Amino acid sequence: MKDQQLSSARVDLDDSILTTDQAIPVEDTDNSLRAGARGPTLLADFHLREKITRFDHERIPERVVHARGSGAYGWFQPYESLRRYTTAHFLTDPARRTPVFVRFSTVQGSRGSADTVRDVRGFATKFYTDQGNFDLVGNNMPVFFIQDGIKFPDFVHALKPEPQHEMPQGASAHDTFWDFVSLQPETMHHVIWLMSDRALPRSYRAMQGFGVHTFRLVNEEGEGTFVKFHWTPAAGVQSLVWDEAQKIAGKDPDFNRRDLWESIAAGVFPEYELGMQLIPESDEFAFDFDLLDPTKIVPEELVPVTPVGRMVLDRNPDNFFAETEQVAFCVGNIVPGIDFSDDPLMQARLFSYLDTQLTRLGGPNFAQLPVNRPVAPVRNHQQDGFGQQQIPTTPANYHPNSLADGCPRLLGGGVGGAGRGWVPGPTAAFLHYPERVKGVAHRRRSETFADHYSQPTLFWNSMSGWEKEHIIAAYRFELGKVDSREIRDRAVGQLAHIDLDLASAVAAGIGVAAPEKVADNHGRSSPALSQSNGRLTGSTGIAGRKVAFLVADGVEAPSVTVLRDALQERGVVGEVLGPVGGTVQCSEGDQLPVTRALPTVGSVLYDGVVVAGGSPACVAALASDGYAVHFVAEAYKHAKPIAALGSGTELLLAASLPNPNTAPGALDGVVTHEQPGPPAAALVEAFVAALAAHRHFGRPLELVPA
Ligand code: HDE
Repeated sequence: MKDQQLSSARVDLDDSILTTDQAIPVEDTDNSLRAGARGPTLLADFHLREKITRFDHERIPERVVHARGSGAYGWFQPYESLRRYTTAHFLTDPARRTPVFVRFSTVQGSRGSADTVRDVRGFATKFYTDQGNFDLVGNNMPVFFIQDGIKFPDFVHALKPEPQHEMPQGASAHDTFWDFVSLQPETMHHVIWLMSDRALPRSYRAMQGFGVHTFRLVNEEGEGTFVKFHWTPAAGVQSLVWDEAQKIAGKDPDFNRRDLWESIAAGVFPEYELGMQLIPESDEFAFDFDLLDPTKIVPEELVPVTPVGRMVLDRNPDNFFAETEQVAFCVGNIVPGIDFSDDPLMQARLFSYLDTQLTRLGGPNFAQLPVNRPVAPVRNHQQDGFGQQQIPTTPANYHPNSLADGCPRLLGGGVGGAGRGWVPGPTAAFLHYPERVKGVAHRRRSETFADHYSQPTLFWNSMSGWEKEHIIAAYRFELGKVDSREIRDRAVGQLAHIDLDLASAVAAGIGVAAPEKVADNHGRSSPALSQSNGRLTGSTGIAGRKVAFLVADGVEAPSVTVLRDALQERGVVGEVLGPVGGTVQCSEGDQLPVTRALPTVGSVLYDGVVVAGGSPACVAALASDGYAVHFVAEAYKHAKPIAALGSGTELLLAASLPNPNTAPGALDGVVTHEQPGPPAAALVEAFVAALAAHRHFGRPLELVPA
């Protein structure tokens, strides 16, 4: 290759010298070339022109959807060989670690929008396998809004900010979204997921991922097995509450991005288990929904999720633009042993992703960008185009050829192999699954896609009490922002098909008439769907959570350090918050460093709070500090774990928390230690357990002012 010859001729005079793009050393980059000190700037200043031109062209079009994202590198490793089902090497060799790049995203907002909006989250994984790249471009919810890709532009136009004024940003709480979904009942299942706490992940480390569509695995014999892909986080599934999410959007719009970056930097690596629901081809019609319908889940009670491997994200990118922004996921990137199904949504995606990259990345050579480049060698007759990085040397840029000895040749020997049906064997080239296809060409949807309400009802029935309360509140918030009375009425009318109690509760909150009964609730549930059933609590404990220690002058140092050290051993970050920055004076005479001043943060940025004990002056200072009092009251309202040590318990009184003598559940997730001095081991364990539970919705939260 010519570029190798060129690189051997390369000279590195001094790699600290600033140069132009043409490698010409620069003498001054602060002053443009002028005719005299006060004279006009000269066109001959090629350095100025190049610098400004490069700046002018720094932006590329952001993604139409999923514009706001964060990425990380890592690896995937299967637990054991799945050779019975697939020929994909990354799934059949338990000794092999396949490198991955994952990009998490929100859908609606633009690149600069806040992380914690109510939205679906993208969960896109690029596996750099030895057989080429496999892109599993999924979401954190297992269903999609529409059944046919031809509706995607309509759906996205309705979801995005409204065209006349480009509002609202990052939110579905507006007329056009609810207008569309209330007219298109197939959206109802995804919409109820969107109204649940799944739309408010606490962390990208703590959310599930789903391939959504039914895919196919194909084995050496050419046998297919339908498969649904699931990612389950080792940290457990945790969500924010809505009030908190909105406040974080102001206090730290980068909340999820920061958490991902800081966790990886601190060695708390996000980890996910890949699971599969495997369905034999013979069971294609065994369900009361269609496997090809992306608005449906396969309930885990019908087909359990088989754990097949582990993914760990252990490296932050070096450069956001080069890697996270330029990564190009294409659902058509697939490897031998995996294939698509005929899901009509998937079929449209197969066209869309490649097409979108051509505009976004300026031409057809985007696969040569470092983050997109396969680790397996690429050899073909593609040529030219914007941004070509290679210098091909072959005289034969076509197939078949004799001038280049027939190279690159087809796996399987060309004539006798590829293109002649199924060639068994683990090293076979990609062959499309030989599916028998027969049908009349028409624009019709299968009748097996017609039931739009049974599964939203299944989801609703599976929720615990507090999950239902949050869902009702979310519908009320969103529809409360809809100006059109007609749209609000219609949306409630749709909810009546899901559950009358849900519809009536929402109607009561948005000033529309209670709906008539239109259907019976079928009464079935799928316990696996609830966040509160203990199944999704994860295996890696509380690592990566953040706890605030409230202190003031006169604090007893051990009431901070003992608990903080115990938490740190479990991977928890403890931050000391004082009335002002700098240090506080300990009762023992030393100074304790303050991580941040209270006015610069807020309880919403932490998973739990500890009120340290100290002298009477210490607790008096905290109890008279509005930030400290609000901090505790707000953490309580958001159902977060609270520990109060020694005199620190007085701050709980100042925060007017409900009285445990009259309000049952008032101390759910609140641990106290009235004695002065360091916390006892039992308190440490109780607080760790409260933190592990994440939220404590057994509290009488209705008694706490908003
Ligand atoms: Fe996407 N989608 N999508 N989508 N999608 C894009 O591709 C599209 C769908 C998803 O981090 C775009 O590179 C169509 C389902 C993720 O870079 C675009 C249809 C699911 C990401 C596009 C769908 C997704 C995208 C925008 C219906 C979950 C971000 C920029 C037929 C299974 C990937 C880009 C990243 C991005 C089209 C439906 C997930 C425009 C036409 C279903 C996670 O090509």
